Amino acid sequence: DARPTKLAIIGAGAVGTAVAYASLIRGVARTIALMDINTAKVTAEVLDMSHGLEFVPRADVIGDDDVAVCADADVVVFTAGAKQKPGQSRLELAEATVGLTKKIMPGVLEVAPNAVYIMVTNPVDLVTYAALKFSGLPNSQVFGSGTVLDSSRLRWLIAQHCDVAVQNVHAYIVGEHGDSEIPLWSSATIGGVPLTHWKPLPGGEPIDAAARDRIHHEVVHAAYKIIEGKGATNNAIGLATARIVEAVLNDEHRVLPVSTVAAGYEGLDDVCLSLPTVVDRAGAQTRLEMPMSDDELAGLMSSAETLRGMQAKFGL
Ligand code: LAC
Repeated sequence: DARPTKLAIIGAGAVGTAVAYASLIRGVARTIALMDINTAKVTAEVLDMSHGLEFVPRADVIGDDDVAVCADADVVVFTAGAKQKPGQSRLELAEATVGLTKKIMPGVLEVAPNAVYIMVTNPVDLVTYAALKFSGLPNSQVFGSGTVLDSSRLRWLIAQHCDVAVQNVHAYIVGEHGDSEIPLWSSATIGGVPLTHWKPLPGGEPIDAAARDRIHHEVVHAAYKIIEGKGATNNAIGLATARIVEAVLNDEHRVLPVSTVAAGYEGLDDVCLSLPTVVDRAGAQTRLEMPMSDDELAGLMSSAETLRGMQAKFGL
């Protein structure tokens, strides 16, 4: 299909503009369309990014306060909504953002019915489940950024602790993108060596139970610390989301821990949560059968319960 690819981003706030900027640098799409009801904001962001087009792979950046700007998009990234305040959990945003999703989705669907929808707005697992229900699209066509960012935090912390390159660390956070998320230590590897067999390098530390607990705690509290520090988390989620968009548009069949509806996985149903899933041009549908310890599986079930409880609260 020689038609130039189009990425539409709903919401030109801190997250939406970070996704747009990261997508420009990676050259993920020929056209990047930003949509936000704040006309002045979306106009300014589009103008600013257009001034930098000389320095990135060929692309155009357009924007409008009207959803028509998303027409015929191949991928729609949904970032509209509230952002966490210091001390506020992601789940506490649900009241505002599930309602907003219900309000915005029909208009976008009308102009971009064939797009793959990537939800980023928090609480992303609930917002993804809501978007799936409100859109009526096939399960694979609507998924969430989930724990892609959490897993990259986990990998970076393990890399720092063990004194290796982050690209050599393969480890997942699964479940809720939130306080109940679970690190899969039992399947983590460094350069192909299972963490359970890891011998510390001269510049590294042992990855013992205390280290694993510290790293898990740091991953869960990363967003809180960043929000308290600089007011909003956006750069890393921008990079993570641009990477997911690239896997879709390049039909990469890339394994990423994105949030999809758990249709029967380990008996789980009617809830969106993150597990390693193959991401390609059709979206996200095939999950890997991940080996898990009993504790890890129990943690995943508990995470699912947390999310299902919140879904019930919003009639989802
Ligand atoms: C974070 C936001 C994107 O984890 O939830 O930084």
